[in-house]
Amino acid sequence: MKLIDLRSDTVTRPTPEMRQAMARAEVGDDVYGEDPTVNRLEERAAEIFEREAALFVPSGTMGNQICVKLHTQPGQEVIIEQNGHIYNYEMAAMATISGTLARPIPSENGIVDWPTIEAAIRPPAYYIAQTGLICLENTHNMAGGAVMPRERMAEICQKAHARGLPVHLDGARIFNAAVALGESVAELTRPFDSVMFCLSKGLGAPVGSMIVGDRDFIERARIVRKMLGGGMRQAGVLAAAGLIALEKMPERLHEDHANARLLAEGLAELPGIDINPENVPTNIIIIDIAGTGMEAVEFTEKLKQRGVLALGISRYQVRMVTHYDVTREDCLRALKVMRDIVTGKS
Ligand code: TLP
Repeated sequence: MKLIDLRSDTVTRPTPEMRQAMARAEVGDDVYGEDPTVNRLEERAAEIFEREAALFVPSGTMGNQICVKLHTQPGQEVIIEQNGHIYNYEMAAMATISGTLARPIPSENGIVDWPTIEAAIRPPAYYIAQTGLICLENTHNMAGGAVMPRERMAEICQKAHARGLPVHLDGARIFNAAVALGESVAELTRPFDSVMFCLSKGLGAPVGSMIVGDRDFIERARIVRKMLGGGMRQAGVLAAAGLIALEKMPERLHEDHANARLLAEGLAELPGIDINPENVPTNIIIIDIAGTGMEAVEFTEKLKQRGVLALGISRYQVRMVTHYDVTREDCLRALKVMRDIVTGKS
């Protein structure tokens, strides 16, 4: 029986087309700037985001942390939504690599507003740590794939810039946001000083993320990437899959969103499970299972025994993510398994 892996969209395997492209990829030493496939991927990413330049990095975490380092000075603060990935799931790298401290702020379902950000900006005094950067996340992972509208991002960037502050976008899933909003990634991300997006999540590439920005920023990012050990050699084998991810996969993300909605609607009908399908705009579903009398560990273990993997993210919360390797039929089967578990049939 096929294992239905809903833990994350990071689990996708390269498609047959990606495998072929990887096998055929032209390569060179990318530390010397000589890998033609990496160069093509970087050019295409810059074109698609309508930016001067782009950089291929091994992971979303490295991409984000390079940007945090470039925008800040040690001893500064970074304003970020309290459940943001850069703050919560990147090994405290903003402290260890950049010497910065997070200034976490609350939000309504992951969508921060300018007044809350403004209130967190530190007053200008030499004896107070200064704010160096604002980070946004779209879609917001731990807010169930919440989508921040373009206008909100533009307002925050414009007001931050007026205060002399740069804004970085953790756009690991910006293509999901673009599909949900019906807008291009270029339009959505134009006002940001830097953007990181992942090829290896919904877009299905096996490895890799990109940073996009202006030429000077990307050249400096290349230096920090090397410093962190992210200078890759014949990385064209990875970039070849990345190019397919970038060109072909965004157009199918709506399927993942429809599958997530289907799952959410089915889950909303199960006793003891709390989820509002209206709050599932993209491919991430976060359910509260407190009403079932089970904790996330027990629930996910029971699911696993029946061939479905989901991720416990707190005592009573479970996350499920739809992606290329999960079909509509898989979602229906996962639903049946969950129905049986919560109604005590198995
Ligand atoms: N997210 C992973 C886990 O780390 C939680 C996942 O399964 O969702 N930004 C965002 C918004 C992310 O969700 C992730 C990965 C990253 C950055 C980091 O990307 P990687 O895993 O490539 O370092």
